[in-house]
Amino acid sequence: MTRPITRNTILDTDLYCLTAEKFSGGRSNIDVVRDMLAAGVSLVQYREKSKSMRDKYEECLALRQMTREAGAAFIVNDDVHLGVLTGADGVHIGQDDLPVAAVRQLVGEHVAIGVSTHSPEQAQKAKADGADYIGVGPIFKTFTKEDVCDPVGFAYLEWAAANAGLPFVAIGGIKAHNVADVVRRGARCVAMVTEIVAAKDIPHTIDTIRRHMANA
Ligand code: TZP
Ligand code: MG
Repeated sequence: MTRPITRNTILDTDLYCLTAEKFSGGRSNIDVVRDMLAAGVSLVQYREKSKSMRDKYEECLALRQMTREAGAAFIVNDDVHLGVLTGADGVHIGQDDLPVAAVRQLVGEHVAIGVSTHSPEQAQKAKADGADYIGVGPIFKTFTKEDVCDPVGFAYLEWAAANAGLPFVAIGGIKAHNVADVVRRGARCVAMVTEIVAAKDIPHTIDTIRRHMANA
């Protein structure tokens, strides 16, 4: 099952899965992403905070090939140059990273730029700056991200659903048991780290999450 992957369509899917080897129960990022793709996930972000640049580069090359073969989009977090060098479809940056205009200079016209946002003001600025999509969160408390801000709750999510004016993905503390609430508040695309990478049976967990989303 393939889908068009462009700056405009990159978030046109239900599940946005991120890597995090330290929460992956001893499995490698490669093995975890293989399971994600086998379960039909079509959007994967490489997010890895504690590896050498050389290791990240090798991993991204492998993941790029795997995602391409599966018809899935591949996004690289933090390291814009790594995304460019490994042929990623998108790069994802935070509020303290390079400005969107500078990232655009590096990535060119075809690579999507995603920006993490935590408030309507940040969303409006990301849009004005030329971001292709925004992250909205953290919706719930999360222990996955260091130096994370307080949960923004449903208020900002509902604002984004009504007003963002560009594709957005909800993130932060989202699990199988609460994902239906997130969908009911207006999220069409939902990002998860630990719920999926730490799952004993990743394909089964993904099926469960998707069932909850579809029935929301
Ligand atoms: N950005 C905002 S919250 C977060 C990121 C990368 C971590 C989300 O991880 P989890 O395990 O799904 O709560
Ligand atoms: Mg970052």
